Amino acid sequence: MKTAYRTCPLCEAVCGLTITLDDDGHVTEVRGDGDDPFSKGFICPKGASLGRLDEDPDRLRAPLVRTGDRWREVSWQEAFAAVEQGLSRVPGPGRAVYLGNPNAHTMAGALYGPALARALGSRNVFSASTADQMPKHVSSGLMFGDPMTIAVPDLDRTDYLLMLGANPLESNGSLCTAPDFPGRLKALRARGGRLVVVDPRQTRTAKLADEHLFIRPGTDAYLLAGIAHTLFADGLVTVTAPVAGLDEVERAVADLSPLASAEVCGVPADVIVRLAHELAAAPTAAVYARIGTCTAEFGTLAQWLVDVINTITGNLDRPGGVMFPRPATEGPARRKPYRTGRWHSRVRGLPEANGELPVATLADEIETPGEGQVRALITVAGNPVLSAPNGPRLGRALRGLEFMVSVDPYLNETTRHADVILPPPRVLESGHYDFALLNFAVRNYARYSPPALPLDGRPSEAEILARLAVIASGQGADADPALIDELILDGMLRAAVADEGSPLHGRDPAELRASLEGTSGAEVRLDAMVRLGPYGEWNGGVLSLPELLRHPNGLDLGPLEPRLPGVLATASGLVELAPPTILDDLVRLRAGLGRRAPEFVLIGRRHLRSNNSWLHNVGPLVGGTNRCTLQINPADAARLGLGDTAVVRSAAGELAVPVEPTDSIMPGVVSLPHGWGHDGGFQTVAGQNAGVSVNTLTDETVVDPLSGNAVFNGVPVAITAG
Ligand SMILES: Nc1nc2c(c(=O)[nH]1)N[C@H]1C(S)=C(S)[C@@H](COP(=O)(O)OP(=O)(O)OC[C@H]3O[C@@H](n4cnc5c(=O)[nH]c(N)nc54)[C@H](O)[C@@H]3O)O[C@H]1N2
Ligand SMILES: Nc1nc2c(c(=O)[nH]1)N[C@H]1C(S)=C(S)[C@@H](COP(=O)(O)OP(=O)(O)OC[C@H]3O[C@@H](n4cnc5c(=O)[nH]c(N)nc54)[C@H](O)[C@@H]3O)O[C@H]1N2
Ligand code: SF4
Ligand SMILES: [Mo]
Repeated sequence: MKTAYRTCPLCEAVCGLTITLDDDGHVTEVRGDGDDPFSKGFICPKGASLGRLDEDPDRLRAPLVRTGDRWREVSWQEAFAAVEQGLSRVPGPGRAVYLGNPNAHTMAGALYGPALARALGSRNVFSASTADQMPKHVSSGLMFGDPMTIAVPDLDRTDYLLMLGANPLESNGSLCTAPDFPGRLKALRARGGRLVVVDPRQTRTAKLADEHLFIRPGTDAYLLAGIAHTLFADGLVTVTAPVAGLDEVERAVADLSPLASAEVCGVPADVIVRLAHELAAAPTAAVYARIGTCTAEFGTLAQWLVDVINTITGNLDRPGGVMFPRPATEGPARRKPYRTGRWHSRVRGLPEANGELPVATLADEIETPGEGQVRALITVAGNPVLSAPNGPRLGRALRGLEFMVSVDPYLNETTRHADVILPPPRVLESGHYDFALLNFAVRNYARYSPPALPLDGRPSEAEILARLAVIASGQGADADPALIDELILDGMLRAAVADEGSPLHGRDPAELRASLEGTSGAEVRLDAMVRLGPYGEWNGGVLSLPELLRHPNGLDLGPLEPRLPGVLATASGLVELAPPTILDDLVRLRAGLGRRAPEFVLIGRRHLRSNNSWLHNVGPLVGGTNRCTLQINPADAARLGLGDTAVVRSAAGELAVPVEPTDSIMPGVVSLPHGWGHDGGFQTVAGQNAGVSVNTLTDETVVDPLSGNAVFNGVPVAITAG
């Protein structure tokens, strides 16, 4: 018997788990880790099923190579040779990479994903970010200077939380890393605080709130503009942060009055005015908006308005407001001011953001002939055939590729099109550190989980990605992937010793390199990052890899602290409240003022026991209320004469779906969860609970223009009885 302490990698809440293993490495029990200072023993049904997932018999154990429809297990050496052969047929500009969501939850994704993207030799870098949070990066980049400088609600101290388009009772939170989010919301109410939820559905989170407001999907930017307008018009503006552009913002929202906004968003004007007054009057307040507001037509405008309101109510960067975490691996501040559109996609001319192109245009890039046509694709931890808008079209496009390689533990709707599949090892065979998610944590915190089980000669996911990067850069399948680590370490250490402000100034990089610890390239790089980071041993603090290893249950690094102006990386050194790119986009918002809403619009849905497309093969997590049904208001269902099945049509496609009438959804809105539609018979349990893919209906031709983000909420649909 053995006990392993590990961070759960399944969602953004980073809960600590205590896992019991028998002598053969089988998981016998998973509990919440009561000694974790952040999650304090919290666990959800997904975390509790981690053992089942990790030992799923349908998980791939060896690399697969495809010939026609036949799959063959091969050795790692043979698999990498096949990748080298395949990629060599398509030179750099014709290659693309798609990095899926779990890259935010693996060390490999954080440490080697960027190296792989750089090694491609092409600008065809795509990720799940443009089906998710890219609007937040763009607005934060333009306002604060760095797309990763994201203000998170100070959940544990706020007196008032206005939450839009998030359902943390199902999702456990996003861009707000907070284990036991539900408990933190209950604590907010218990200390006399107020929670207001804005959502077209009365979700479990909405039921917990003091107030729930229905909103027409896709129109949050109107509601938020109406609030900002009221703050200016009623003399409620308090600005404590160093800002530029306050007058421009006032002028920009002058014609977006509560009355005008109410007509589009459906929240009554007097309620919009009251929300503004409540936000201004609360001792501290935070506005927090997530996926429902990001994956929408005015995604970036909504994210911008969120931080405008936080700033002009005096809540930016103060305890109880929204704050900037200080993660243990924080690197030096970026030097160049942030901008988007440094290049554009070949076919649709969509602007780059964060060095990426929108996944909504990946199929265009594969299907459209000409110079730069994508003919080879690498996917890592992604299932875009189910997760991208108009997934079926993307699936057809993948069939036409000259070569595709996928790093994924499953044969699924996307990886079935690959020529080679490289499976990462089990979760318990991998080390874990949350490089990405701890940037957004509501407390400063660090925790490293070393591998709990040995790899016995198989490559770690870090080694798989490093080797792919080495192959893509033309160094051949036999070159040493550790070279990548040494190159990156050398760059970090050289920059540190050259920095006059660093305690390491003038030291010898080789001597520093020699003092780093770790049993893998990934561990050594983690050691370097935390030593150089704000709590690091090389920075007057105590943190290092050995120190992390001495605290397997995690280390509390204290509550969030004010970080302005130092955290800003804008050219002006100020919070840019009125970036011109964003103000220009208000033209679209104003143009929508008189617009008539479609009869029905579609939105998404998440369920606690699901996770995007890939937990449907774990028996205890499927079935029950976690089902792929079309939620519709009973009045709408009756008016349309719907029986058990409805046919839903959109500009992109058509689906027949089981109907679930419920009062919890507002009239004129229907909801389907994403990640279903498991065809191909690759996964036993998932195949028995296949469902349909909502992304048959979502339209890849519509994006949020500033971020290129896909639009999943507010999709116009027509509904008839099936
Ligand atoms: N159990 C579970 N947890 C997950 C995931 C999962 O699939 N399952 N996925 C993970 C991922 S990748 C992410 S990004 C996060 C997302 O985490 P959240 O942002 O909390 O996502 P959802 O639970 O989908 O909640 C979005 C809410 O927005 C509402 N909504 C839809 N359209 C609109 C709109 O136009 N305006 C407003 N105001 N609301 C709208 C929906 O009804 C829904 O209740 O969750 C993560 N956690
Ligand atoms: N209609 C609609 N569509 C949506 C959304 C929505 O709300 N509505 N949400 C969007 C959001 S927020 C997101 S983040 C995207 C997600 O989009 P994707 O990232 O493309 O899809 P996932 O379903 O998360 O697929 C994850 C893949 O990673 C694999 N995997 C799991 N763990 C690992 C690992 O450790 N290593 C490797 N290499 N692979 C692993 C799984 O087997 C699976 O194939 O979907 C988006 N799509
Ligand atoms: S809330 Fe998220 S991190 Fe915590 S146990 Fe559940 S899936 Fe894992
Ligand atoms: Mo996501």
